[in-house]
Amino acid sequence: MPNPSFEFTRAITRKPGGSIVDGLRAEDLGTPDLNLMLQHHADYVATLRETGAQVIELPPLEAFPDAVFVEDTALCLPQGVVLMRPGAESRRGEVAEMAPTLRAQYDDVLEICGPGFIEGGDILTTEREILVGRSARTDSAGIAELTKLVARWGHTVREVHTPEGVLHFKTDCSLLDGQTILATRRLADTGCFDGYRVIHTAPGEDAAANAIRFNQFVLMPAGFPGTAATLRASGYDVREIGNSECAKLDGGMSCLSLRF
Ligand code: CIR
Repeated sequence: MPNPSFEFTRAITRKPGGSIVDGLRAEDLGTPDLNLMLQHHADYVATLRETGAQVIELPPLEAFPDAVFVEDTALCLPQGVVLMRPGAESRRGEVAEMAPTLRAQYDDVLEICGPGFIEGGDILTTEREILVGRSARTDSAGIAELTKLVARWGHTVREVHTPEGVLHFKTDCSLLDGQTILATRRLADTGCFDGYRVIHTAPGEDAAANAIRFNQFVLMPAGFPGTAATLRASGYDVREIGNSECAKLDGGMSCLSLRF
């Protein structure tokens, strides 16, 4: 039986467009270079495809500067998909743009109608539960609505906290396999992963936490040698992907795809 939390046959990505220079960011770390981002994005897509998965690549959406970060628009589960309601107003319209592609892939499509908000980056699906971090983008009402929707598919939601000043819950953690989570110390120290095996990012490498396990590979941002070495020593097949341009917009590996 495939493990639905990290074994996937399909992914959806969206190419970045010129408007990426207007993407949201917590602090100004310089203007993202579109050409370099396109190269990194192509490496990312090629690595997903190398696992044998089908990758549906959508064209840029110039009206939505953050549309490359497709993860925030939906929660993909084996039984169906839930369309999100992003807390960032400038990103809310991305959901309607993504919906037709998801409807073509899934029979069962549910949606968060509000008044709450929730973004996919705050959701970590493990073998046993769905963890959702309350953040500046995801509130309790959004989490409560998700909880009701996915109960019909037998999923349990646990509300946790995204650390203050951190964009999304998964900015600080990723699932490595059925029982193992990669996390920053600041997040793991909250106790939210008690009962799981936790591998910490290396000191000074918090930004390595936004990785993804996708079939046989762990994709992680390049430039974090301590964390990459720890993961390799633990037996993971690590692929390092350039992320310098997405990082200027607080984006990492998970944000760039929907996986199912
Ligand atoms: C934003 O602030 O919404 C984008 N600049 C970055 C979104 C990253 N998405 C994610 O972590 N899932």
